[in-house]
Amino acid sequence: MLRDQICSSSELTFLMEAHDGLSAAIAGRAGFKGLWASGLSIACSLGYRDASEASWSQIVDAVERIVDSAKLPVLVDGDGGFGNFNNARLLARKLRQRGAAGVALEDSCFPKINSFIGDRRALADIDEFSGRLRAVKDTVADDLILVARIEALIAGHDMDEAILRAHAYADAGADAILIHSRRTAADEIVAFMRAWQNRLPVVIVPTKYYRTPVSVYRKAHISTVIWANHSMRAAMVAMRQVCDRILAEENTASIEPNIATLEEIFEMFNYNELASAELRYQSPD
Ligand code: SPV
Ligand code: MG
Repeated sequence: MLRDQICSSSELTFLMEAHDGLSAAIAGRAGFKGLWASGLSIACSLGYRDASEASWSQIVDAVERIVDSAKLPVLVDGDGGFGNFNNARLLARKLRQRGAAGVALEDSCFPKINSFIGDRRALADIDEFSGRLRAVKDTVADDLILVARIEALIAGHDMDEAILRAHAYADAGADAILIHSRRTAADEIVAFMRAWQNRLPVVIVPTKYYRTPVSVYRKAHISTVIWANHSMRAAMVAMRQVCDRILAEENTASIEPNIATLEEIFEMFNYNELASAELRYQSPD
């Protein structure tokens, strides 16, 4: 269960990014126990920018494919909830219907933009965002784990602002805090952990400070690490390479050894089951 993974476990939890049914299945096969339905990666897979271009219903549809395919707990990147408290609680209700295990809501304003684009941005007012959290909590109670994501450090505010927000969001009913940083070292994260004193479990996204060893996170008592976009980025390189090669060589012989076989696809999605079901349901009496 995601709640146990994020809130109760003394082990460091890892959530792997997924953006569609295939990436979810691959992460599950690899052994990940939980997934992050990444806004950036889902947008990318749809050909959109991570700037609230994909609608909430497109996100919900993508989440359904992820949940269905991997059968693992999925923490969904809900951005800021796509508007005010009402949009946020609608999103949460729909995510629950589609089988998500949790939602992360960030204190950004609609339309949001990816945390790593540009420098300064306006944050949501603390009370207004706390209202979004309370509305989600009142709507889905404990059916979804609610992660409150703080963009204060991303937006150029200081640690006091981040801690102030963390306490407000805890008071509003968040189950965990996600503290985001754009620095290339984990110093801000470690400083946050020291000041926060683990009032609630903390989730991090080390996209920029990827050189930090996970032992640092264990020592700092971080609950959960999200590998937020790495399958998508790997897929981009692989797809680009294969397109370039086929275009140049007008032949696929040289790339065959380096791409998935059709058998792998059939195995991944259990085509055998279809054959046996046909025997059971389509055979003459
Ligand atoms: C995402 O994966 O969409 C995230 C994480 O929100 S980040 O892109 O690092 O902001
Ligand atoms: Mg996002």
